[in-house]
Order: sequence, then structure tokens, then C-alpha cells
Amino acid sequence: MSAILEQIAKCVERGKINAASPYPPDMKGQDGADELTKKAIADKVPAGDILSKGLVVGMAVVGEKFRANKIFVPEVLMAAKAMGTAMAHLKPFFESGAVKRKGVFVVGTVSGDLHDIGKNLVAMIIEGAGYEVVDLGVDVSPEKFLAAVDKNPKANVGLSALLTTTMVNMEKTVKLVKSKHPGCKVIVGGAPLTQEFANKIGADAYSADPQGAVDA
Ligand code: B1M
Repeated sequence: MSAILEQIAKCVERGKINAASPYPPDMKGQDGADELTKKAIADKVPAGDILSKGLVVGMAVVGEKFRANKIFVPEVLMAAKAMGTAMAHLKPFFESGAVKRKGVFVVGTVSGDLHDIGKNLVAMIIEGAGYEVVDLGVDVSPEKFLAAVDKNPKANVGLSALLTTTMVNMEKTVKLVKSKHPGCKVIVGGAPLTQEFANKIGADAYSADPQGAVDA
């Protein structure tokens, strides 16, 4: 059983989607996350193990390598695609409740800000860590964040901002969400942010990269 889970982890780490995918070149012709996940399910490997001991393990390596500048955005996107392909086969197990996620993570880029590349990477790596992600997109108002937490009261929240003019909008969101959900943890990130700024606006954590958001 562990051999196939190791193979699945490797496929996510390397961005190997399926046998037809020519990427990465050194795995050309080999089965990818798609075929291996189907095979594992057919072999009665528990879906929870496929997630936690296969997919999540592979994505954790991706997060660490990205943090260390050993891989870059395109490799993370390929890894996320491989993971997404496998997750589609696990969907029925999530829906039936046979597999539980670690929790819900609501994420979005704050009001006035349209930058979403970094936020999307954070969403992918958090999902890869075993969380259900509710991605609210860009230009998300404090009220929309609050509505998402109202729907998912145990969720943690991630706010992204890329502009010095929009990072200031984070404070209102942190305050509004926490006024109604004091236990909700809010993580903030984005190029212009600092730990000092996060402290000042009352966020629970700051991360400079997606893996830091997972760690937090
Ligand atoms: Co804009 N832009 N942009 N832009 N843009 C910047 C951010 C800028 C630094 C460029 C510059 O002037 N040198 C500058 C901001 C200056 C400032 O405020 N200090 C800027 C500006 C000024 C603008 C406009 C105002 C330009 C204009 O119209 N005059 C305008 C604003 C529009 C708006 O948002 N209202 C604008 C527009 C755009 C585009 C639409 C053209 C495009 C965005 C496309 C898109 O996102 N779909 C764009 C882009 C691409 C950039 C740059 C070139 C790249 C940003 C990016 O995607 N980086 C950027 C300059 C630069 O960074 N070189 C720039 C790659 C991405 C992987 O990194 O987003 O930092 P990043 O995310 C990282 C971390 O920050 C962290 O993890 C990610 C992965 O490592 N992270 C988190 C992010 N969120 C996190 C959340 C977490 C944890 C970690 O927890 C929740």
C-alpha cells in the first residue's frame, strides 16, 4: 500500500498529471496522479490515506521547495493540477463524509485589489495540506469575508494584498470577522506586508509565503 502512496506523492511533487502528459520529461509515459489514484481506490486503499499519506505529502514538499526557491510558479501550478486531478476521484468520499478534511480555509484578496496569483498559490498549497478551501476571489469586501465565515463558523481566514493602498483594508476585515467570530484565526500575507503590520491590525499570523500559511 505504501508504495502506491509514495508514487502518488511523487506525482504531485513533480506535477505528473496522467500517463498522457509529457511533463515532466523524465516521467514521460509513466502513470500519473490520475491513474495511480484510480488504481489505489480500486485496490481499496482508504481514501483518507490517499489524501493524507499521498497527496498531502507530495504537496508539502512542493510548499517547502517553493519557499526555498528550488521551484517556481509554473512547477507549483503543475503540482496543483496533478493534485486536482486526483482530488476529483476522491470527491465522492468527501461528499459521503468518509474522508474528513482538516478544516475550512476562507481566502481572498482584499477590497480594491485585483492581484490573485499569489493568493491562488496560497489556496492551492493550503488545499494540498488537506483543508477545504473557499476561495472568494479578488476585491473581496469585509462583509463578504464575514458572510463566508458565518456559513463556515469553524473556518480560518486568509487575506492577501499586493498594494500598499489596499493592505490598509485588511484591518477592517480582521476587526469585522473577529467581532462576530472571536475564535476565528486570520492569517495575512502579500508582498508589501510585514509581521509588524500584521500585529498592528490584530491579525493572528503573517506569512511571507504559502507554506508559512500552512504552518500557521
Ligand atoms: Co500590479 N502592482 N498593479 N498588477 N503587479 C505590483 C504589486 C507592483 C509592486 C508593481 C510595481 O509597481 N513595481 C505595484 C504595487 C506598488 C505598491 O503598492 N507598493 C503594482 C501596481 C501599482 C498595480 C496597479 C495599481 C497598476 C496600475 O494600474 N497603475 C494595478 C492595481 C490593480 C488593482 O489591484 N486594483 C495593478 C495591476 C496588475 C495586473 C492586473 C496587471 C497584474 C495582476 C494580475 C493578477 O494577479 N491576476 C499585476 C501584476 C502581475 C503585478 C506584479 C508584476 C506581480 C505580482 C505577482 O503576481 N507576483 C507586481 C510586481 C512584482 O511583484 N514584481 C505588481 C507573483 C506572486 C507569486 O507573488 O503576489 O507576492 P505575490 O504572492 C506571494 C507572497 O506575497 C505570498 O505568497 C505568494 C507566493 O509566494 N502571499 C501570501 C500572497 N498572499 C498571501 C497570503 C497569505 C500568505 C502568503 O496568507 C493568507
